[in-house]
Amino acid sequence: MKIKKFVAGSMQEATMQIRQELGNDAVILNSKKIQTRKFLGFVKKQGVEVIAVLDQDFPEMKKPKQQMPTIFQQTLSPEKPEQLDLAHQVKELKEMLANQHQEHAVDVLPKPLKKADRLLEKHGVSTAIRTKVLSRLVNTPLSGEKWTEKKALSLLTEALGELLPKNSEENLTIHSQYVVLFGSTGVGKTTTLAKLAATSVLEKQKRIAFITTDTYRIAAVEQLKTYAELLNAPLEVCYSKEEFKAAQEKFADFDHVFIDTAGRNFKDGQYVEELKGIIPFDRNIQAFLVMSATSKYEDMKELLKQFSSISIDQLIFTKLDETDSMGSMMNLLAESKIGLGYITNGQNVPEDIRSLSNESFVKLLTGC
Ligand SMILES: Nc1nc2c(ncn2[C@@H]2O[C@H](COP(=O)(O)OP(=O)(O)OP(=O)(O)O)[C@@H](O)[C@H]2O)c(=O)[nH]1
Ligand SMILES: [Mg+2]
Repeated sequence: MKIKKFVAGSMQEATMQIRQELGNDAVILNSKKIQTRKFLGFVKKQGVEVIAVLDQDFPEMKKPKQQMPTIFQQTLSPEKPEQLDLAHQVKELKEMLANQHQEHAVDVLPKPLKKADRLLEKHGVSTAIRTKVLSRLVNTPLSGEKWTEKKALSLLTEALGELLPKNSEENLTIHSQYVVLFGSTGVGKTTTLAKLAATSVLEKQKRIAFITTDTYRIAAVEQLKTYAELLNAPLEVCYSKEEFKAAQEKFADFDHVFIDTAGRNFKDGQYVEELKGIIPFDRNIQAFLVMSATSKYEDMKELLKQFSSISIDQLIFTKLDETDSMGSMMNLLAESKIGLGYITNGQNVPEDIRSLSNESFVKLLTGC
């Protein structure tokens, strides 16, 4: 990501400089009026200082032009006509030429901001988010204070938090009678379901039951049966919509019924339809899409798109212990508008799970 400062006599001039240096896809982070030169010894001339950014490495920077105005979408304030005598026009021209030979595009971000941006880059946070956050930081009035790493990190955490979809307290609990987890193969659905169920029994003394529609793998039923026996909870295996309905009626008096589903390659839309064919995704069901934190952002995004016909209540990210990068999660949360429910960080049932507020999530990311 190239971030540069441009000093010019007018916004139009600055725009031209930016276009020449960084091209048409540059985005203006910040601009302010400054006093540049004196005329006749007492008339000061207004100039502008503009900070612009370009990232050639990330093609998505070019896409969201509606959200981030490029330099050509900025409203340029018309210049007031000024009466300049010839001598001073020549003088000004000379100064402008001298400026152009100088390195007028310099590396300008204060060190703590650069460090904060590098942290986001390391996590794999998208350029669009990094630019939004940097813009917010650069435009923060410091009232005489200097940037410190602590201040930069704390503002970074706040700015990231503002990009996440709103998440109520209720979202961070199991609050529906039916709880279903679905997602790709092997992401940890059954283990996470067991963690949630065990927490309900052991910490909240709830009466729980299990349903599984995972009849695809022979071992899948056995895996869930083991957890059901440990928790002394009944289990129903359902092959069809009718069997599922019958199981719901059987468990009508239970506080929570935890539903396991088969891991599939949901790139194939047929599997989403199969899921909907057995489970009625109505108001009584709290639906969690489970994704591994180790997955790539593009794959997560694609998966989410496949589930667009299901009303997903929250996301669960598993296997945080297997990665140091939280960027794909941040990118997805900021884009999807679906709140975060839980993260899991290990194989131990029920210990390795926690509900995560937006605030805790961004703090985990920035290490604040
Ligand atoms: N490191 C780590 N491993 C996990 C975590 N959650 C689950 N696992 C492991 O991931 C593997 C798959 O877990 P399952 O719960 O069977 O995954 P699943 O999504 O139900 O798999 P399918 O039903 O086959 O699609 C197991 O070895 C789990 O112990 C986690 O948070 N961290
Ligand atoms: Mg499973």
